Amino acid sequence: MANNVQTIQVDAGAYSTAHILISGSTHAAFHQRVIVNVENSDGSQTHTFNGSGEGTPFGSSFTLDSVKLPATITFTFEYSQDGSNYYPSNRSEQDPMVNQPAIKVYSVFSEDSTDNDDNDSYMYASIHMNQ
Ligand SMILES: [Ca+2]
Repeated sequence: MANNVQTIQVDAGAYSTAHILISGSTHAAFHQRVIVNVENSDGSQTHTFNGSGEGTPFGSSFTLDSVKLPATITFTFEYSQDGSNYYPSNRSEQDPMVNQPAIKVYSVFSEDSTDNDDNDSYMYASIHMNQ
């Protein structure tokens, strides 16, 4: 998988659907673009986050109710120096922050330059299973 792509697999377990919320912020001099795709047996839905600045929340969130499980969430991180030509970010990572049967929260983040603060785009994926 490319360095700028992160995937979260949401298994059904004891649940059949989930509420998924994706949000985040930028901590970067360069423009940031994060393309998030949620795919399951119903098809796929995509949301694109655009932003820039130091500690600036993205001006939108991606909320999906009753997503049939299993589902796959894919993050693709890109950056631009001029706001028009976007390139794959150098690196991306994910950390599980909460991992309970009914609630899972991940941070998913990227690095686009050489300072290695790994927060140029910093996203959260919050997954709440429906009973
Ligand atoms: Ca950086």
